[in-house]
Amino acid sequence: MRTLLLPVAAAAVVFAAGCGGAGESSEPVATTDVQMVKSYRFDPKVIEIKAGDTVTWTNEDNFTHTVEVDGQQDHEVGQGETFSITFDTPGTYHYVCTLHSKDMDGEVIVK
Ligand SMILES: [Cu+2]
Repeated sequence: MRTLLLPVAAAAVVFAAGCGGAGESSEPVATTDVQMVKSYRFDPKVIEIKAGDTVTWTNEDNFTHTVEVDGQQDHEVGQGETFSITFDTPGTYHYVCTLHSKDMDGEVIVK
């Protein structure tokens, strides 16, 4: 009896975790504008663009943040400032704010 119940319980836990995390964070959003909103978030977290598009990050938070695409240079973005990168090559580009890398990261999917 006990061995039969275990898989059911495990499945329930996975299902609950999936529900709890369901927000706007995982689905790619078709936009070239990313806000650094209060507090410590890139919104939307995952965006999808076309090759050649320019992505603009706008810092609307009360703190300085940065944008560092993996393998590229870090760029500081102060309060009220914007920063842009043009993505010419298709691929998936992960980026972080190096000042708050545990909380702030995102992805640009270039089609
Ligand atoms: Cu930051």
